[in-house]
Order: sequence, then structure tokens, then C-alpha cells
Amino acid sequence: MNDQQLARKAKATNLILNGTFDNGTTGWSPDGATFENQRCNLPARTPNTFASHATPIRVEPGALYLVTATAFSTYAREGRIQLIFSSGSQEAFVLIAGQQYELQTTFRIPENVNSVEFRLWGGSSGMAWFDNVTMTVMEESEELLKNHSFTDLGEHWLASNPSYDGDACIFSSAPLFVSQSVDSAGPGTYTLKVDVTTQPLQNGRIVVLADGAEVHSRDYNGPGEYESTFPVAADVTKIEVRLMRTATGTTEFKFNSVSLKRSG
Ligand SMILES: [Ca+2]
Repeated sequence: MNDQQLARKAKATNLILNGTFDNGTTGWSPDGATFENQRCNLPARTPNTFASHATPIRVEPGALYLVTATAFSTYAREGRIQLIFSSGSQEAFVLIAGQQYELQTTFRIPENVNSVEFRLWGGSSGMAWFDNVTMTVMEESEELLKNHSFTDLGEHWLASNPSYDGDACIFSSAPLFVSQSVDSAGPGTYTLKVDVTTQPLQNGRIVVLADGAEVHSRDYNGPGEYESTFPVAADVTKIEVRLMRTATGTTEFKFNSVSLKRSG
């Protein structure tokens, strides 16, 4: 994180109670976990040890959140943070094994979710510990791309001869790309969300350029909603988003919507 991002994060409220574990078990329900040395220790146990945040965390549907922690795990794939959404779906962030490090990850709350159970997990084959656990909402900018879901056909997008159906940008065999260039919304982390419909062999790619230099690219090999983040530096003035077709063929594929926001 840069200084501006750290300053913004410091202002946001930490939704985790006693994430430093300086007040014993306050805020947490341990199952095999201990809270010695002002941190949450998770010794090895079969099947697992864990500590649950005592109360579910209320969240804003659709919002982007940041989780950070100081973490350590001796054994790969086992130490992790698990989020169980009120809808029943879940997400997990697995620790890098063998070193103490600062875990930092973002995730988006699904639209049908208003609370989250937050759990710290150990493993059956090795120990893990956590400290300084935070979860904060990230402020996002307004949508930066104009006509981002193609309701106004090709308006604001630069291309040779794509087709549009009022709902999507459609690639049959040409053009090779369409693009849109917007003013930077300032330095920080940007989030790109893409809703794409494509056949397995009709590969698509989005490339993002900052003042002409590539800062992010992502391939799409199948239909779905994809989300990714990338940093933009302070001296950048223009951000260009380029939608591409990377395989030949006659089966059409569609970018249904492409969203760009500054998220932190
Ligand atoms: Ca601590």
C-alpha cells in the first residue's frame, strides 16, 4: 500500500473486535485456539483448530472489503481465514507457509449477503497464528467508464467495426479490440469487473494501459463474472481499457459489461 492508501485505511473502522488479541478472548470463540502472547495461536489438531469472531459482522451488500493480518503457518494449505456469508456461500484466504508476513486481501460481498461469520483456522499437520486482524470497508469511486454496459451501443468506445445489441459488445471475427480512455481518478488501487460470455476456444483479453504503458491484463476463457485489481501511480493522467479478441474463429463472444472504479 502507498501512504495515501494507508491513510484511508486508518480512517475506516475495523469491524473486528479485539483483532490484536490484547484483551484475551474478548470478541472471539475459540475451538482449540489459545490467546497467549497477545495473539491467536492455532496448534495442530485433527481435523482442525479454529477461532470464530464471536458475533457475525454486518456488511454492506455488494461492497468491497479489505482484510489484513499478521500471520504465520508452518504447513502449506492449512492455515487460513474463512468467511461464511449469510447466504451460505463462503470464501477462504489460505496462508503462505513458513514465514511470518502481512496478509492483505480484498473481496467483494455478494449482493444477497448482509453478514459474515469470520474464522481463523489452523491445520491438522502444523501450527498457525494470527495477530492484528482487521476487516474494513473500502470506499469506491463512481463508475469511470462511460456506457460501461453497452446500453448506448458503441457510444464512447473506439473501434473499427464491432457490433452491439444494446446489451453487449460482440466480437465475431473482427475487430481485434475496442477501447475507451478515461481520466485517472487519482493514484491507488483500481478494480476491474468484467461480465463476459464466451465459448471455451473464443479467448478474450482485457488490457489496461496507464498513459500508454500496460499495467494490467487478464484473459477470459469461458463465461462468467471476473474481478481483479491493479495499482495506478500518482503521475498517471489517462487510463485506457482495451477489450480484445485473442483467438480467431466465427463463434461470437460478448463483453456484457466492463466496470472500472478506484477502490482504495
Ligand atoms: Ca497482538
